[in-house]
Amino acid sequence: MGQTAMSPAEFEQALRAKGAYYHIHHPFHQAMYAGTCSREQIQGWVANRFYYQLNIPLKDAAIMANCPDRDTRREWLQRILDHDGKQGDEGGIEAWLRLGEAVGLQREQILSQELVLPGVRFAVDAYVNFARRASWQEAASSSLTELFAPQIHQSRLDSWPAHYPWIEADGYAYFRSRLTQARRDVEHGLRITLAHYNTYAAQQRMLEILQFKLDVLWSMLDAMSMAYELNRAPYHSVTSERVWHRGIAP
Ligand code: AHQ
Repeated sequence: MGQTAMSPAEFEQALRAKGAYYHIHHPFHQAMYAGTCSREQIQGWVANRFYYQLNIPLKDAAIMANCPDRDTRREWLQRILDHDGKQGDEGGIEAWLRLGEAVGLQREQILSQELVLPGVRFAVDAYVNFARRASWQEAASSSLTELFAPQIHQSRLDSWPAHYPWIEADGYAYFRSRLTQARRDVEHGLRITLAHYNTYAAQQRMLEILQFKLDVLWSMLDAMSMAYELNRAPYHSVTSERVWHRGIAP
């Protein structure tokens, strides 16, 4: 006999317990927070995370393309506007480029994706491809790592200005924008999730989906640790050049 489903409150508690594996606990993030990162490590993080930001609207558009429910699409659409911007509000992708300039990178270099490490690209592409082929409810649920996101954005706002005075202050606008946007995203994502998974087996599958997304975030920082802390970027043993691919999307 299958186990009985968790109540919505129990299920939400189980989701929040996954925060133990959130990338706020990753040593690379801990170093950024502690102020021990070099300029190059911060720049590497910003340039690599740009690839994640760039793909969020594609991920969200994939969810909308799979979602036949008009009310859900009307609400989910806001996520695309948050990143792509609209008349009068340049949006999160532009704000991330501003963060890039604030840490001393050139826009063109960020946009070229030449600094995006293969491991970061693979993790992000796995997230986007999951969203394309999963049901819209499962893909929507996978955004719930944002349950833990306000804290991580706040931690940067609390610690970086003191530790990294060389970062221009207007670069922090993106983190500030996510404090409210992430909370609004979570309210919608949680509503969808708590309503959709109503058997024990389905709830266990959703916890696995959330762990997949936590793995995406953790693996991105693992790739950056190899390259920027251990000086073992891909092919470091055969060349000091950046020879890895820059994206083969048709
Ligand atoms: O800046 C982030 C963002 O726009 C999003 C969208 C959301 C999703 O749809 O999966 N997740 C997410 C996240 C953002 N920033 C990350 C960070 O550490 O700065 C956290 C990340 C997340 O928790 O999934």
